[in-house]
Amino acid sequence: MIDLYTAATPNGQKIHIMLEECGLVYRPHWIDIDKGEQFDPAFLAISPNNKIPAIVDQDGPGGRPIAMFESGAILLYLATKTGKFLPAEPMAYWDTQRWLFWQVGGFGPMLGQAHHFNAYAPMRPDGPVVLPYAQERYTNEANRLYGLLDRHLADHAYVAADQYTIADMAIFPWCRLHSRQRVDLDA
Ligand SMILES: N[C@@H](CCC(=O)N[C@@H](CS)C(=O)NCC(=O)O)C(=O)O
Repeated sequence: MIDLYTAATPNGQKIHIMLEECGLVYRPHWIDIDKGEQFDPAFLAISPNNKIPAIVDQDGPGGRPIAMFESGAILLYLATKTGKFLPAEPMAYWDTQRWLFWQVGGFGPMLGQAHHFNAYAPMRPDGPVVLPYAQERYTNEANRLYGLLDRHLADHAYVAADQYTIADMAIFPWCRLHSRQRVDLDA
């Protein structure tokens, strides 16, 4: 049994997709990050960086429980556990790794900032003075990253390794929020 600590965000959805695709039995625990439940000491014991997603696999290495945090690490853990969605052939393996790291190191964090400054920050009553600068910076970077992905997918059916992998699962949920990141897919 796998316990999944999650919320309805792209980082949470990545792990739901992988667990469903692998047919693994899991128990979701919803963490309300708007209410600050990520700072609960019991959750911090599992995810010390106070962020979802996290899992506890009760049947980890050697049959012992293991706690995992960071969505990229969780995807790699589940792929290694099941032997699914991370091809073993070296060229395909490294192609998957580089696109997975592109997502967790760039696409996710930059789109997260674009989303924050375009969708959340304008709602603040105190009106942050740096807002136009931040919006321009992260909207431009979000659009640059989507452009790269678009050109790559023009001649690839999947992001990596010519097959459905954990890299697709990591990238897809972020693209669903394109309008709130101020990315026009038609462009
Ligand atoms: N690098 C982390 C990012 C996770 C992340 O940003 N989680 C957000 C929700 S999408 C969160 O839990 N935020 C709560 C907080 O920062 O207090 C990962 O890929 O797992």
